[in-house]
Amino acid sequence: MTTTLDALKTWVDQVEAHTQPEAVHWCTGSDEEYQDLVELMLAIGTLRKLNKKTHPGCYLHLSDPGDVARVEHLTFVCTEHEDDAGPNNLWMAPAKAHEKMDALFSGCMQGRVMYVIPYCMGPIDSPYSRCGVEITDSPYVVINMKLMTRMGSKALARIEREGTFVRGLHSTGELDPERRFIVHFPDELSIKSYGSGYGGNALLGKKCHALRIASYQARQEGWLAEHMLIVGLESPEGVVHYIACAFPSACGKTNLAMLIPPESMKGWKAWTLGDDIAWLHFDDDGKMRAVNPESGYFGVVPGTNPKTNKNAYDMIMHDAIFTNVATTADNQPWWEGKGDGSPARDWQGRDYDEANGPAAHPNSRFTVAATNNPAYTNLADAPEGVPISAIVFGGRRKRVAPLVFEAKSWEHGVLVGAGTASETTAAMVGDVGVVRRDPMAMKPFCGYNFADYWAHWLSLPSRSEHLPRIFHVNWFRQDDEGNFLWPGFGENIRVLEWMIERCEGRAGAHETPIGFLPHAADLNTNGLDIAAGTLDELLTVDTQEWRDEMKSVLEYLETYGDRLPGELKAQQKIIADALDEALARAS
Ligand code: GTP
Ligand code: SPV
Ligand code: MN
Repeated sequence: MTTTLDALKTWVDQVEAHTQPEAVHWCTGSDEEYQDLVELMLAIGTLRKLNKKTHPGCYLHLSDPGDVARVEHLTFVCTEHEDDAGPNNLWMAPAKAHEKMDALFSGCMQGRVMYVIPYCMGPIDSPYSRCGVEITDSPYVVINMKLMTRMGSKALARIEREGTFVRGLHSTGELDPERRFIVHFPDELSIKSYGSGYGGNALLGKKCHALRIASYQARQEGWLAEHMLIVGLESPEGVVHYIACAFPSACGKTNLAMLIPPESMKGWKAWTLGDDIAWLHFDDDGKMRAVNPESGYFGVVPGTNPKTNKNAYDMIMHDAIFTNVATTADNQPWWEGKGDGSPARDWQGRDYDEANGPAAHPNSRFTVAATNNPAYTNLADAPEGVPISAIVFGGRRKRVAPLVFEAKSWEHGVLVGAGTASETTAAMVGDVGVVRRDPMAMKPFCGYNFADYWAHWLSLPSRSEHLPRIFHVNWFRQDDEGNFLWPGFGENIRVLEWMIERCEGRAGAHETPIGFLPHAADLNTNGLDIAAGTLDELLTVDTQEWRDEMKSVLEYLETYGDRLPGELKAQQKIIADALDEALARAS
């Protein structure tokens, strides 16, 4: 196979000449191709079959122990001017970056097969979708891309029709962290990634294309590419509201996207559109509409059990790839928080020994096609996407941030998103549990200067008269003993129900300096086992604590210098002044 598109053919030929693979394979995306690659990986030992009876079609991949997460310190955005990448990104001059990467890629595929993967991010027939081609020497990448994206012949046909595509070049290289770089050239619509086989570093359609490159394009074209789940909530009356939520990595997107309403909320249903990325466009009426560029999930395994996320637990019982989990004596996958069984071998294939730490890596992942999810919406392939009623920002905060609040305006909502902070997780290499600003959950993924990104968000009222309402949530508040105050998971729907009622103009709330909060009585707590005092605590804002928070937000925003939109500082001042007044009144 090859292509009728000269630009693609020329690029593939150039890469072949440069990397010198043994053979070139154009991926069709067929099930047979997937199975052939699985057999190949089983034969060379990079994939192992899991228990066929309990987990049919499931495989385990144990990665290099030094290659288990995204590497933000090795990820670069290469714009002509450093300022365009912003303080939020590492920058390298494009010419220098090409030189560095080309040296790494030179001859790197000798003895390997080079796979050419045409893919389409978004419904294959949607005007909102964008295509790319990933060239890789990793069969693991190919089978993951098959589950995660619309890849193969149909995507190639669209690329040949349109003539444009994002170029992603990837090699696992030697998996040497000293020779590992993930580099983006937004002006050229191209990506070069070397030295890692891990998800976000290697499945280039995901974070590299659908967020870093797409966010850059989205600003030029007037839309948004966001690190957001998309979930549809159907009320007992049959009305569906779609909500898009931006939470940082490993902070609850997959879980909320697949939530199962508790028994006591009879008649409510939840439909998943996406669990990680949303592309938000405006239709002719100015309504914000979302498509999910992906068609599969690359989700955090630990903590997944029938109580926290039954849909996910069920969908990974068959036809799933597990990366870096442990196994039981009878070869079932095992992880911390699974709720049954016990580990015999750990994520490095060793006999399990408590002394070596967790049996499954904290960032172990599952890959499955979205069609495995019992709650997958039948609108996933709708070219026009779904209308968005509310946008939600959130983070993982032991203290400070209340369970939920609503922004007072779009502009205030942009400040809320820009000021969001969260404790770091195992999804990236580095310390875990350190609070950092993660604006709109896009700190690792925005392909350009955050100051320009906020200006883009602030410009949206000129495109639409009915933008969604903006909220902020925190499922992770803890007591002094380190217990979560809020039960979370399926119970989170109670907070979403309040949001929906706010959108419909029905729910009560009281105005505070930081935004609108529900009274405990405004939340549906029917059948919820929570002490009244706990709920009050969750809905309390400590004025002094939040005043300190706003000071720290201002300090953060000021690191963006002259490029920072004045409106954001004005919004910060409104909140800070209101808090000062409240403090003065109290003293
Ligand atoms: P990425 O795939 O890295 O973008 O992560 P994500 O945002 O999809 O996070 P995910 O839903 O996989 O959750 C990460 C971890 O948070 C898991 O261990 C979950 O069990 C836990 N978690 C998710 N939702 C909740 C919640 O409502 N409450 C509590 N306490 N934990 C949660
Ligand atoms: C994340 O880290 O936000 C993920 C996993 O969703 S990765 O694909 O590695 O980006
Ligand atoms: Mn993510």
